[in-house]
Amino acid sequence: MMRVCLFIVVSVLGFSCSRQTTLTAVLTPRTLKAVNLEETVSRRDELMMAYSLTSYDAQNKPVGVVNGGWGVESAQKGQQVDLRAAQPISLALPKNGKIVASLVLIEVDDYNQAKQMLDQIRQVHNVVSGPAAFLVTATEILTPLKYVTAGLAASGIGLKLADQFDDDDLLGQSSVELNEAEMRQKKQRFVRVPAVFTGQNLRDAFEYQLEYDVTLNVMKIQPTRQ
Ligand SMILES: [Ca+2]
Ligand SMILES: [Ca+2]
Ligand SMILES: [Ca+2]
Repeated sequence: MMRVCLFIVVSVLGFSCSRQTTLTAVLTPRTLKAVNLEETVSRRDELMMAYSLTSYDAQNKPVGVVNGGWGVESAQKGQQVDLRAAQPISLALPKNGKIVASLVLIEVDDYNQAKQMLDQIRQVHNVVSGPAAFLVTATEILTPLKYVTAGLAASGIGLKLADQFDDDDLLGQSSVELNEAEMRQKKQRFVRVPAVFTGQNLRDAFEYQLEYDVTLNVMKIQPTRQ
């Protein structure tokens, strides 16, 4: 398991206020390789991913959350898994705020339950939930799994998710934090996050390598004419 975090210093230098723009963060799962299966005896793992974007304003108050899901797909040892069906999710990045992108990879043991969960996630795919329904407080230190489960709970589903994704099934979790002022100052529009998930289920070791992107798209706000 590997957790990737970027700790970014807030800076207001080099800031241009002449044109109003807003940034939208887009999370896209890119690559997934099954280096070593969790269930070597059966010679295939059944995989699903759940991912989320969570935004915070300049006061570090949660603003919104979106969810995405992928799977269930089976993988064999050494396979480069096709992630083209993993749909991107996007969320506005508040000015002087931040966005946390989180992703979990799960090896499914109860196929029907996982399928039901993914059907539910698909129904709220990329639908922004507001702070009223949001259970995450700014002061809590969260694991990527907690971000994902809190995001799904904010969308009205997934309260049982954390129970379902017991430790045996959770292959790994990763998250990355993007600070708006920092990204703006560096004129950085893209972060690629590599993650290696390794561990052990009973006597069976596993290893998965994956990458996901967070891209910032600029949306220009037209000045109001009077
Ligand atoms: Ca193995
Ligand atoms: Ca398993
Ligand atoms: Ca399985």
